[in-house]
Amino acid sequence: MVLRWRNMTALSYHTAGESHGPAVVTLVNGLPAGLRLDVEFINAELRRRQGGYGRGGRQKIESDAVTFLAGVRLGQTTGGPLVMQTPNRDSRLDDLARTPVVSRPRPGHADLAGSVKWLTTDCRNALERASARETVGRTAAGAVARCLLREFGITTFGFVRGLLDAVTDIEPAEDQLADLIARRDASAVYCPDETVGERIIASIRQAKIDKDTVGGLAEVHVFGVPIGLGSCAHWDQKLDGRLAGAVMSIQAFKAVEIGLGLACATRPGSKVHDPISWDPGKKDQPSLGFSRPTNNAGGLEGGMTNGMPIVVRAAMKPISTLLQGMPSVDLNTKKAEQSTYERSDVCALPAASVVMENVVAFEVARAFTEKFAADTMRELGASYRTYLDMARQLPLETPAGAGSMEADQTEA
Ligand code: EPS
Repeated sequence: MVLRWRNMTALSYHTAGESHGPAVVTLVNGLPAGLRLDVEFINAELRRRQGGYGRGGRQKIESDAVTFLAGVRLGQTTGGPLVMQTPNRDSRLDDLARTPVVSRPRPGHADLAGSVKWLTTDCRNALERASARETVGRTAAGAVARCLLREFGITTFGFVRGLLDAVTDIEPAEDQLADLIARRDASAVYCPDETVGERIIASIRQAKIDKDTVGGLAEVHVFGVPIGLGSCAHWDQKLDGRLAGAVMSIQAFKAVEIGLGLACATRPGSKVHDPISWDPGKKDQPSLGFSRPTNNAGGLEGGMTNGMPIVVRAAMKPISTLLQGMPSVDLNTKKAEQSTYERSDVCALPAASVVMENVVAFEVARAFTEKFAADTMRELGASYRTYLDMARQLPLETPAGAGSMEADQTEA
């Protein structure tokens, strides 16, 4: 008797590239073979990330699109590492005249901490890598993950909820998804509420006049998620923690909420927890018929999906490159100086909502492929269907021997 252990590579990704280097590169590991990659969709997400009212001059130069360098054959994943590359048209990293040394760090950017960390008074290396240009790579990885998720009916919706005092109270629902997407995509600031969108545009315009910048709130909903992704067994497998970490790591994000989020602290339990009922008419849905009148938990309980939509909201701080500058210090002389101005955006919140949607999708796909671990899309689908079938039959009768070591062993 020989034990056969699964030896799967977990779904993960890394990016490489500087803002003004030759390219942004993404390496995605752990994708099952046979996933059809919708390159038009991936590139459409990259284009959406480039847009949004408030962007600076850089996006007029770039025209982002991926080239697959590895892991794809005839439009499908091979099971090997996937590598995607997006060129930077504004590539000038070694041109000191156009890309000079920066010694007056911008408060809020990675300039000060990064230069000291790497023992230099030139902030350039840190700022180039810390730049949100890197989110091209994250968006591409997330869009690939969405190609996988949609095979299982899992869809995402990311949008701008608000900025300063202009905040929409819309509550996205799955059956309105097509309309919501149309309204969001018709908005210059990716806000499906037209009136609030106009107020957001006015605030960004005013910030530009004031030589200032603005941040705001972005939100992502994930629909069609089965119960049981993530785990309460280990802290680092809790999906809420992973989502929070992934979203918080997006450039300029300073707070993440799931469901009711911070407001949980202001209500008693009876006004926070979502009552559970069972609706036989919905038992064929991924929620298995479990129904909740509210979704204050944001689709996550005990670090696991509970069949309700996942709802993640996050706050982006204002861009740290201000035309008016900010009080700073020259790292060489230690004298007080205004921070260096580099061409930048006044507001990148719409773009950040696209990044967030894709970052969230990647974490959901990671949890999905962990639960239904498989080398191929066929096996992933079979594993998913088996799980749903079993869960629908609960309570299961325990067959003799099930759960014993023998059941997990295979003869060589
Ligand atoms: C960024 C500064 C700007 C932004 C950039 C993020 O770049 P540049 O200095 O070339 O004008 O445009 O974002 C992007 C390039 C992008 O594609 O999102 C920064 O300092 O973080």
